[in-house]
Amino acid sequence: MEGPLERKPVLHVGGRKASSRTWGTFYAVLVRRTLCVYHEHKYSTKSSASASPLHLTGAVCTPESDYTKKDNCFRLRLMDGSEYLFRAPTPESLHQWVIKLRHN
Ligand code: I3P
Repeated sequence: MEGPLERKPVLHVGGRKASSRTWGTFYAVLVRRTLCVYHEHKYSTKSSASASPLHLTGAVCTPESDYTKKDNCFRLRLMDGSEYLFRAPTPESLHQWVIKLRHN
């Protein structure tokens, strides 16, 4: 699965509060147990290289109910203690992302 997602870092590796918690717009590609998050629309050039890929083994993905500033958000907690909020463009894609990320 792939598609545009907004992302906000919440916690860094080890559970430290992320130093920059700004929302950014990305293009995400899920391949098996890895979510690659690209700065540009596609992954066709080296200039669109991903920030470090997110490894999903043991990750917990939940639709977000506490965060009310944006709609269609889900929270992703990784085994390494890092945590992100993601925002999908539609309720349908939110649903699809959560299902896919939970089955990884
Ligand atoms: C953050 C930025 C985010 C905001 C976050 C700020 O500042 O304004 O939009 O999150 O609030 O820290 P910076 O760009 O300097 O990192 P929200 O949009 O969710 O409010 P936070 O500290 O409550 O996470």
